[in-house]
Amino acid sequence: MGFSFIHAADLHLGRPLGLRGVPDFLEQSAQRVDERLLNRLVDCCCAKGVDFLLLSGDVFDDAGPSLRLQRSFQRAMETLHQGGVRVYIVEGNHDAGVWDTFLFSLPSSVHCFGAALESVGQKVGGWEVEIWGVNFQPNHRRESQTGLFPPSSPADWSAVLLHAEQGESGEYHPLLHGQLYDSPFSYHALGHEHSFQHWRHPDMVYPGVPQGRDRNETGEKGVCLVTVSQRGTHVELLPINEFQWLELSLDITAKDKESVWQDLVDQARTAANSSEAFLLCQVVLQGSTGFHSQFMDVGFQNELLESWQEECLQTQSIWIDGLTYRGEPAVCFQRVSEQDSFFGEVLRGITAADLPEEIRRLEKRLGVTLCQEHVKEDARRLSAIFLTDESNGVDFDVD
Ligand SMILES: [Mn+2]
Repeated sequence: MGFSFIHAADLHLGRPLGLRGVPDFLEQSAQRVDERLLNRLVDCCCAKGVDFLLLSGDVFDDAGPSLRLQRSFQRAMETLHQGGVRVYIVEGNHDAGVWDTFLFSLPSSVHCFGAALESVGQKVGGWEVEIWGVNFQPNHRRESQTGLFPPSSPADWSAVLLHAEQGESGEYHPLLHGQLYDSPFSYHALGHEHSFQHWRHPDMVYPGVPQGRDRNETGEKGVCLVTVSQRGTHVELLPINEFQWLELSLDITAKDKESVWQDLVDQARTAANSSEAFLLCQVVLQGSTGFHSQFMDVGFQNELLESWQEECLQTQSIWIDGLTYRGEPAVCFQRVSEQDSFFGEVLRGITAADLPEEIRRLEKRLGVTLCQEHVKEDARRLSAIFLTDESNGVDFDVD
């Protein structure tokens, strides 16, 4: 016999998806993402038949959520109440004090923890379970909350909900895994870190955000399904994100422009076909190319981006949100250095330079050991990048 629960955190309800200049259908869809996120969370709890739900802070993006959002949250809690799923919530640094501004009342099966660490008992699957929790404390945020822990817990199994930052130098209740070796709790239901992390012995889990909100939050996002039995605790991340941020990196070395265009379209389609979520994609072009100055041109970049957006939108499940060009010019240094030109002279200077003294000084300043040939190679590449601008009148002999 055992029991199971869902552990979620950092829903950040009310934080917009970081999209710019998207088509109307996407704009409208993005506006209601929070309601659907709540529905997905509730569906997940009901489908898995869990006994309770833990929410480890930053459920809301700020302490004054809109009435629409409050009402959606209330409805979600009522559905869970009817389904027999108890809910335990702590406040995070974003939503500290949120319940003071709440207009709607929540069902009795929802327990919102307070400013002092306390516990609630529950009997599930033949186990005496204790759920502990304490809100994020803005006035004591630099202090670790492990000092508040009781010496032991009499229950068969216990969890504690904390909104805390991983690491010694954290500004939001710093927490180290090592501090928990003597913890009285079986499971540490943490919030604040936005990516999924799980340490064992004892279990210390950050589910991460269940919905990435901007281009920095790439990859599948979800909630943790935790099953507890005599054999131990099993933690599994269930993706529930409707939109998924993705970086598509394309090597453009030695490719003509049409191949670059087609390769990206193919990669985007493949990614879209293998994902359940609607993909929000950042394209990064890298490598060396004979078309460097054209790729550097903002007008051309915008045209390329629009063309990809239009093409990829036909799949109905991917949007190309942005394009970053990190390429460099493909230059035949040998041929250029034989030319009677300014750049030729620069390259001849770099090649001829014997820089032991300068390099030794540089090594001392940087505290590293440098290879003279690498320094020269970098100097050649950098001078090529700086001098690619056509307005300099440099004539490139491209591979
Ligand atoms: Mn937080």
